[in-house]
Amino acid sequence: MYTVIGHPRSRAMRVIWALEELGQPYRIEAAPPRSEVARAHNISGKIPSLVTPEGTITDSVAIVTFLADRHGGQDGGPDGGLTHPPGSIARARQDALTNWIVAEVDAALWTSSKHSFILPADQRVPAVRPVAEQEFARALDLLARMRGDGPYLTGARFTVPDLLLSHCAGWALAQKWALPGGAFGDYLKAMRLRPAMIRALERSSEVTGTS
Ligand SMILES: N[C@@H](CCC(=O)N[C@@H](CS)C(=O)NCC(=O)O)C(=O)O
Repeated sequence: MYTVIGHPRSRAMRVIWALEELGQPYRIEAAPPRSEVARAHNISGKIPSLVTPEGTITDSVAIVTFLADRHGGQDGGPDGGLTHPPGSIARARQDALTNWIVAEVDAALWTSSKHSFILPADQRVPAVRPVAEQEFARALDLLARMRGDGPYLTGARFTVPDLLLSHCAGWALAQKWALPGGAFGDYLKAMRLRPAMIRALERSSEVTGTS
């Protein structure tokens, strides 16, 4: 049994979604960032962390990749494995996309969030936010081209970078940034409707009392 440390309205949702995709049992401890519970699992106070029987893992990307490697791959079903096999060229391309999303998409959102509500008010620079929004739009435009004929970023299989990008798209909508239309917009919308994502939202609302 895994324990997800982190309020679901955060990058913890990536972990909850991955656990649902992979059919793994888990509980959620909805700790806010920088709370005592968050710090007990990660000295930085950041969320999410994942408590496993073998020890605790921090960082949403590391956690989702661990879960995919341990429980996914070819055994994860025709559309459920979250990853190409480690050591394959397909996996190297998948990891390149993951890193690109972290560096370009997540970073733009995080920069904007820091200058909206994370940093102390006297350290925020509001002019940073529209620049971050432009960087986000440019990154999504490039990803649309990287996806090619799809249906997913690495081809036929829904993998870690799709999950991360979809989470980032929801985060962008929450801060009222525009998402692309057309086929790429349809792909982003369809991922939010995956049964595992719906279950992840239901489980999250059970612990937070919100819908
Ligand atoms: N790269 C980390 C980032 C974690 C992170 O910054 N989480 C936010 C919540 S989504 C947080 O805990 N922020 C509090 C802080 O930065 O002090 C990950 O993907 O898990």
